[in-house]
Amino acid sequence: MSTYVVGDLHGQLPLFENLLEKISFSPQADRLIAAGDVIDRGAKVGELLERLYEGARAGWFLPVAGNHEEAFLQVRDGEDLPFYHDPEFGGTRTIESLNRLGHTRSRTLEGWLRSWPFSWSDSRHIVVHGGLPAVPGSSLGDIDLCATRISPSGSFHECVDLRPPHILPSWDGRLVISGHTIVRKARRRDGIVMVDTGAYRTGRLSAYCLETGRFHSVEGIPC
Ligand SMILES: [Mn+2]
Repeated sequence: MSTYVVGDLHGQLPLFENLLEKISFSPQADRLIAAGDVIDRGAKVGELLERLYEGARAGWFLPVAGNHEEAFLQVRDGEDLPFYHDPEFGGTRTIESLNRLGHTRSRTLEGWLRSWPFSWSDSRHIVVHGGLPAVPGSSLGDIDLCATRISPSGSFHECVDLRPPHILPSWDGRLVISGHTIVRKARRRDGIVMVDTGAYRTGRLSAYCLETGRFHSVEGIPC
């Protein structure tokens, strides 16, 4: 059995299918975790969500929420987020894509999005979309986990080291895997694995295998 963590998908269903093929993904034997930002920007958001929803029901797909999922749900709840419809943020793509699926399917997927956790972890790994801020009172359910950006200066790593141990006792010794911050090549740096290679604009989608520590990526044309 292999467990893969894939970087920000942003509606890139064709690249996702290529990646599954490249890693010879077995829905019966393997698992795939998305490190957040599955929606927005791409043309196939609705179709991708349907594919992943079926994967979740079948047990092979595990989601982690990103800041784009958070923003979408806030808009759905009536909050005024002008940036959501900015082309760079790409929220309109999600709204249009879900509308095409019809009311019932759209509501089902929205309800599912509301259930996504901010992190996934086992005894050796923690997967979050953004970072793990050392803010007193923060926990693995903290909304900041999906928006904190890893700075090139390495402040994220300092956060890990400086976290209040009584608040996050299970942090120690675990490998952190995150998306959100685009890197040219998926890599492990300072003990942190960064898997977002900006598929929606670079055409490169990457994943990390927890069991082997290997990176896998595909390249194509973003939709
Ligand atoms: Mn993000």
